[in-house]
Amino acid sequence: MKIARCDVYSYRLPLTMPLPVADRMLVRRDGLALHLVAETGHEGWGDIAPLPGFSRESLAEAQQQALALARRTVGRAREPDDPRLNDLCPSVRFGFDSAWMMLGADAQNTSTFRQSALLYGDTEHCLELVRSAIKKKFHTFKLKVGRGRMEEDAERIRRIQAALPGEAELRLDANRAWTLEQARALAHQLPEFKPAYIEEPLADPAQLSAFHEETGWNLALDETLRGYRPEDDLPAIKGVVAWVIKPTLVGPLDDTREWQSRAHREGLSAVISSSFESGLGIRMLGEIASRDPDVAAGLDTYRYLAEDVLSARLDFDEAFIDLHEARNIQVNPARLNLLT
Ligand code: OSB
Ligand code: MG
Repeated sequence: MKIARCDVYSYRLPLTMPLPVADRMLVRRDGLALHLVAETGHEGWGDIAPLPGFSRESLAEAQQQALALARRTVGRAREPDDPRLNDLCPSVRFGFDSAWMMLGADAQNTSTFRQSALLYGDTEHCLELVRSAIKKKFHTFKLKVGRGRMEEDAERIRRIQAALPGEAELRLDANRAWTLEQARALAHQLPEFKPAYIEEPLADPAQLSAFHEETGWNLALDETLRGYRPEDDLPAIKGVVAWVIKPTLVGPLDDTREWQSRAHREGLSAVISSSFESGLGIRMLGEIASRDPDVAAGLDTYRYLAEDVLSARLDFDEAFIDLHEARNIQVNPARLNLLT
């Protein structure tokens, strides 16, 4: 992460009363604040506050060091082994490391993400969901297919596609419902249509490449990923543009992070997706999705929970979500039974 700005500020804060500190009276607090801003806009602050009578360095020395350090920080990424860092006086080093630590936390977890609207149920219900989701600025939609007759699926896709604004993306998810012949027949019934991707159209994933080559439809892997760890070799499948990552099924958060990083390295979208978790789990999935704020996550199973363990419902009904408010919602003890 390259640093675009590094500024040093001074501050002077009054105390509630004069305090004896070491061999003198402290009558106010003078210090410095270091502000790092990365090219990405992520930022971090550090406090540089040598304490007179305790710190070896004076504020003036700290200020001189901090300004020199700030000048050589701009335009660079952090060089962890830079030996000059060891020459810094403690208060400056503390402030500098603090700002980098905050910057790292800021860059890893942003506070916003976007999501797709999940279209479950019969066509009329789906069309109603589409209309209300468009008003809430949804741009990505995910339609479950493969449960009824093929002709019905084709008709639903046509009608939903027709109800969507031109720039909207329609994802499909068939949960491995079809043979290659059936999936191919569906695609042929929709010659004008291409989904953003279809998750797992085939009962036999070994035929996914053939399906992609015959139809040109982009693919996403969901069930197919389940047997693998993020460092494993995966079967080579043509036309895959996304991985559907379900942290509840993955387990370790580090593994989920590794799947996300690997997807980025391979040029794929990592789509964080829910499995009907309670608000506790959905909120966490939002945090995970916020690492990748431009990929619409699939957390809309929450809509189908009539009650929650949180004391207020998460306000996750819009396409763009800011997590700040959600972070403050407490669990509702009345909804939980303590097990003994
Ligand atoms: O196949 O993606 C799935 C929910 C529970 C179990 C499996 C699936 C789902 C979803 C989640 O479709 C919603 C989404 O991804 O948008
Ligand atoms: Mg799926």
